[in-house]
Amino acid sequence: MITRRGFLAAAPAALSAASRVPPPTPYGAIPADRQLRWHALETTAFLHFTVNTFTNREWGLGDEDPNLFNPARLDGDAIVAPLAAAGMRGVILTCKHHDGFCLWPTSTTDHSVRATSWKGGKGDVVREISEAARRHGLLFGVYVSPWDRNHAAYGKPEYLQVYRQQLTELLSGYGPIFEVWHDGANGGDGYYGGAREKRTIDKTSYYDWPRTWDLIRTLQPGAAIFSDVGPDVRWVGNERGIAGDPCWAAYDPVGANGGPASPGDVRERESPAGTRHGAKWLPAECDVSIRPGWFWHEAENGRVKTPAQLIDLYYQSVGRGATLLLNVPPNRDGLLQAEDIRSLASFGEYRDATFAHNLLARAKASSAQVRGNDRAYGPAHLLDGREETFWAANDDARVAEAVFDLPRAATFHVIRIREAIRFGQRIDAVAVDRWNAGGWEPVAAATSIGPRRLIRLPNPLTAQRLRLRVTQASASPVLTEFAVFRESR
Ligand code: FUL
Repeated sequence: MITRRGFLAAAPAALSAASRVPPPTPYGAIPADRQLRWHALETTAFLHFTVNTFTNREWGLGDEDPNLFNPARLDGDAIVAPLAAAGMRGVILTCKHHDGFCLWPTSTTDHSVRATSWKGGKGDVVREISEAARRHGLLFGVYVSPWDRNHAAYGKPEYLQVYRQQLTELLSGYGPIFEVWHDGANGGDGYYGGAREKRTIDKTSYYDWPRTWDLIRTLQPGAAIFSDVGPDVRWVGNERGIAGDPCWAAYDPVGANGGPASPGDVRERESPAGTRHGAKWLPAECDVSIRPGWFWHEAENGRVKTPAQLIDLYYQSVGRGATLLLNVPPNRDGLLQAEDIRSLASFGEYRDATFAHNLLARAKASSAQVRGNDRAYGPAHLLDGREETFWAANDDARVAEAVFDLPRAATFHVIRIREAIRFGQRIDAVAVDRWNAGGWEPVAAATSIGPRRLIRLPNPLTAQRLRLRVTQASASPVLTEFAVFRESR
């Protein structure tokens, strides 16, 4: 028999179902379920690894001898474990970069691991990394370069069958895929099966992207598709790992010359901020390398980003509602470099220590603006650590405030605010105040919130009473979290 208490604990959705007042109507563009799952990842890792690792290049020409690829000590667990410890929730591998070398034994070309003496031609890097990812609780994703400087058919219609077959192999042979990554670099000089020439393609039409995306949807309906223009996740417009401020989750991309946008052809200056009232939910992903290059180069072992730099990037990407895709390239042994592992470890320790406890969790929350005066929409839900509950105001509200009283003063450096994005991105601006010497004192302000906004204060702040104010909104505010944290420094 289920007691009432046990029932409520086991079925959180019952709380809102029990409410007399219907939930708010979603505003504007809203995320699909696969995008909601993707948002929750916050940080994921990129692995750039191929013949370039052995030739010391960033872009291979496509004429490389496959035998150059010989990661004698390759160990998926040793690669994935430090990523997991740093808080990465997924890992995307360059299964094929522009040089065309395939890290799995594909049927589409001889230019693959099968043609190497590594593991006697029986190795499969995609298998090793995807399986290790699952063992360590990370999701697995694939980068498959559309531009292929090795393939004889590149630039001709036949090549599209090759590209789609490669995707088919990767999306049907390696378990669930959380993200499919299409970069925008397209066409130019290459080996092209020995032709050694320049091949230019029409970026807007050659790839017939809608058909490829349909194929991905059929094979992996849960995967988020990334490119300059989505359809699920957009490139943030730079490779420095920095989102715009504001960074709106909606985006209606326009081509570089004002025409329709496509991967490799987008007005990238508009990508960091997105489109405030855009028709498509197309959130930003910030890809950046832990080193100057995307691939491992011995000469860059001393130029690995420091923990402090990684922490700054976290606030400038995840903190603005984007996700961070941090590249940590394996070296020639097939392992992560010790310098990279050290930086990752401190970054992970900082995150674990800083975000372990919302110091407001035991505060008393109050607000005069509660939807239909129904406790199911009360401000206490901002503090309960649950995503499915939220504070909502009445439909006509465009500003709103909630006050938080703590039993004792707390000292913190970071504020985290989240909208309940399944109702759309409704808020245009917020402010936070603390009660000080008998009056409210403004301490922070921000524009876009969306899935998450982190405000890192220049100095620690002590307060017993705080106020969150929505100062501007396009629809009645619906927020799921207000939290403050003490930074571990
Ligand atoms: C770009 C590529 O040209 C770079 O080599 C790298 O893979 C980066 C993530 O995407 O389009």
